[in-house]
Amino acid sequence: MDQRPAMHRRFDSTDRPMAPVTAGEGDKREEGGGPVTGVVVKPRPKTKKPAMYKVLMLNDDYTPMEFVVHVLERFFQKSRDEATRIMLHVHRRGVGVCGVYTYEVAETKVTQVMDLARQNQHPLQCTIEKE
Ligand code: TYC
Repeated sequence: MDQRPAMHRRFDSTDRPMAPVTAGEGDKREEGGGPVTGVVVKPRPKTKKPAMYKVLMLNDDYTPMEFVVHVLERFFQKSRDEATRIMLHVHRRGVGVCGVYTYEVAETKVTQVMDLARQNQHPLQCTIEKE
């Protein structure tokens, strides 16, 4: 016979499995009925989706259209057609989304765009906005 104390056994002295109990306060059937058992708790994966951030591009009157298209191809992996579509959207509406990334990636994209714009003496601006 299992010599461990009742609360450490899965079976009572009859060697039959004990009836499962429902989890909850006041339901600990220690009296006569043996140890609490059969309480199944579904493990919850402890993962969280990261916050996502839009990289926005702003229109200005001086940056050449072709430069903006180049930036969208180079840093945002856009095809020429998609880059042209986004550039024209920004040109007409004032602002547009280049892509959506985790914070560090979005920050890096902004830095890359602004650095290349500055090197080429264009006033192109882009910013981050939390989704
Ligand atoms: N408005 C600019 C022009 O007419 C083109 C442009 C488009 C500039 C998008 C910036 O984010 C921009 N040359």
